[in-house]
Amino acid sequence: MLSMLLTTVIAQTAAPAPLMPIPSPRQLAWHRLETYAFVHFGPNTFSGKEWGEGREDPKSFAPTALDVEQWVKAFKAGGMKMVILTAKHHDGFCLWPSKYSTHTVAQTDHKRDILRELSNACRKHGLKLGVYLSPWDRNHPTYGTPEYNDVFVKMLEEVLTGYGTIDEVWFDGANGEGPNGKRQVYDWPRFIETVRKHQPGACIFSDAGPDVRWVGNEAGHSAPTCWAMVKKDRYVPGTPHYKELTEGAEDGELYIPAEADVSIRPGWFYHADQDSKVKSRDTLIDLYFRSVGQNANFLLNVPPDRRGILHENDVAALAEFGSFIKGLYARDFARGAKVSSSVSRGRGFEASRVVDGRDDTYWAAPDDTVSATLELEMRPQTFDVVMLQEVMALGQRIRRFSVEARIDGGWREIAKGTTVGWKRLLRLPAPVTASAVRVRVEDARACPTLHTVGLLKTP
Ligand code: FUL
Repeated sequence: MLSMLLTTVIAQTAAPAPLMPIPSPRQLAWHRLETYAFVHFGPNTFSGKEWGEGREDPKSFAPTALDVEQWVKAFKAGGMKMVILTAKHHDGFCLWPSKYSTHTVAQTDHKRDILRELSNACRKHGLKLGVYLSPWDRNHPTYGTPEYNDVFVKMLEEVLTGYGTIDEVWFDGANGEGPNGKRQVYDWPRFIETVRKHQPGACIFSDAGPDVRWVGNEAGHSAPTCWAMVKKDRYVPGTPHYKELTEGAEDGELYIPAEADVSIRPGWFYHADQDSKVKSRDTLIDLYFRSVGQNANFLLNVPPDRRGILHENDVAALAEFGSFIKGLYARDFARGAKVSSSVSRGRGFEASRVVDGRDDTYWAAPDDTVSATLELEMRPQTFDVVMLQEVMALGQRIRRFSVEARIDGGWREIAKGTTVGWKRLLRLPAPVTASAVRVRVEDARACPTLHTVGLLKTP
């Protein structure tokens, strides 16, 4: 009897067993980034095209006042944690002096290695660096033959070994015809192996992962239900199942979280006639809540202009967005609240951990318990955003939840939802002033975990 009791106590005070599939360390590091910048820059910037044909004169790539540090400073002000550069877009033009192509910055008059300059500026200002390399190449003479896969691997190696740490490699799924009218059969396993060999910490993005998946739209948002998992054998780059990519799959065998990409302008590349169409601060904020706030990372494209700098309008929008994000997290009104929970797993998993501001300690319900309520008691606080975060290292679990607040002595439901994941942000229609908040986890795939319940106020 005593030994049975003891095993129960021990079992309940051990951490929950991970619920497969779970993220790799590189995916966990990626989750932490949340918001980062995309840079589409190249001959298209000068030709006005979105998809260059690969026959553009390299000398046309002639920025008049190139200043990569200006980009990085603007991104930093925008709260971006990484910059992903189109080192090679579909036109095949390389923004570094590749030895394996004659269509690169080495063939320009200025001969500036844009990837080098960006790498240096990112290190200087503490941002991470990612590279977009399009396998589709409308310039390279070997495209459409097995030899091209060797060329692409060599190019990858140049980029992955010569520019310091690379944190994301972005493989575009587009696969069109090359200069000889042929399409390429891409050697994905080899491309992936090359990244793993030279940059084991880098997350690989494509429609199919293996680390990060496309969100299924280029509008910059996921869905209110968004699982980090997807079904196996459903995806190859270039054949997206849009809705499944947006929502993921609760019973997916693979952990491949979503990244929501969008451009701050209608086009991915700079076009002067779009200077007045830069997304407003409010639109960017809305997309932030619908991506980061719905378990996806937010990849915002801001293309340099023909001077080689970010346009004033884009810089202003970035700064306003960045100061909003800073203000949003400036104060968490849940800090200091007294927290209790309807169930207890025991020592080490106390409810109080969800308001301590840490992401390495957490609350967890006992095994076999899929619903539980956390109650926060506090001095009356005014907030309009509720933040929830699961312990993704143990697998995404929560299926359904609701949030209630004690307002003027009575309880009122203020928010509800389905999935939580890395982060769920719930915007309330108006600020509420409450002296207590209840988070009810109504259903989960296994005992729920949360490392954060936050109460925020939009600035
Ligand atoms: C697409 C490309 O075809 C666009 O030009 C752009 O690079 C976008 C991010 O991905 O597949």
